[in-house]
Amino acid sequence: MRRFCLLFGLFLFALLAGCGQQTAPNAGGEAMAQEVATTLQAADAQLYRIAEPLGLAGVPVPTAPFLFASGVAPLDTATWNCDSVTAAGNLSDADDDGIPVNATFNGKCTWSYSGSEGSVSGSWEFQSLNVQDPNDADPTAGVKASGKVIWTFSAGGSTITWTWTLTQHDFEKGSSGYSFTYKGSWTIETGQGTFTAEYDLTGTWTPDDPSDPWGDGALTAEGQFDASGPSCADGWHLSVTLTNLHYQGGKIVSGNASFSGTDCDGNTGSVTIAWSPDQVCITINGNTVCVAQ
Ligand SMILES: [Ca+2]
Ligand SMILES: [Ca+2]
Repeated sequence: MRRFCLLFGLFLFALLAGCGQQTAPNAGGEAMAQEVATTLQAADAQLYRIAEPLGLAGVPVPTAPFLFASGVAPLDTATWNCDSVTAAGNLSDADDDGIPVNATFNGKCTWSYSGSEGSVSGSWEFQSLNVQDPNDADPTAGVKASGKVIWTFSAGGSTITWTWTLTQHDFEKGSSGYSFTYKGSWTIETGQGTFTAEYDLTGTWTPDDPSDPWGDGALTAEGQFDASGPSCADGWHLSVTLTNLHYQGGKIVSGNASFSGTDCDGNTGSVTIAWSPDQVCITINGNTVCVAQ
């Protein structure tokens, strides 16, 4: 499964290349397009939590598709043009969580930056991005989203285009925690070819403290990833089961994960991981290694 890393290295490159802080206009009482994107990033934090156990199994998942939320480049000084972005539907945001009642965004923001490091430019496009607040009277109720977000990033004569299709991204609070369904795909186009990955995950997130939904808690999920790229035309497949992973103080202190799949060459394999407060034990095709944490 070595090639999992090769495929996803490019995702991570695109991520790091485009990070920055966007200054967004704010219209009081209504959710703006840029504001919605920032909120989606926070609400999808659970998808990013999945990245840690996947990384241990050799599958580094792109962890922050919203390129301009935080990061390394001073893009807050870039020149922005978001004039073409339109919003339709109900933009009301009574609980001020950045998530409108039910709105659909279309349009494109372009930006450019020139400094001592050189010149870079890019765009950020919404195609029928529908965002809904499951409860506009509760800022911790979750978010539902579908549609498409496309980023481009150009520097040094090359361009990366990253398309994120959100087939279904529902993260909703229930009686004893949150349930989620994430279905979608990433497509990355570069001078080296086109890389694609599809994912289909369902699960639950149970915060330790209901008043702090993004803090410590337990994650259970199952689903699959399928991907392909120029050097992996037949693609690879990975099935994932995460059982009661307890995140505490920024690390996983208990729970289990199991992965099985087929790599680019058609080889099958399996990985299981068991966490305890002071060590992580990884079993690859029947051989176990434990490391302190
Ligand atoms: Ca809201
Ligand atoms: Ca809400």
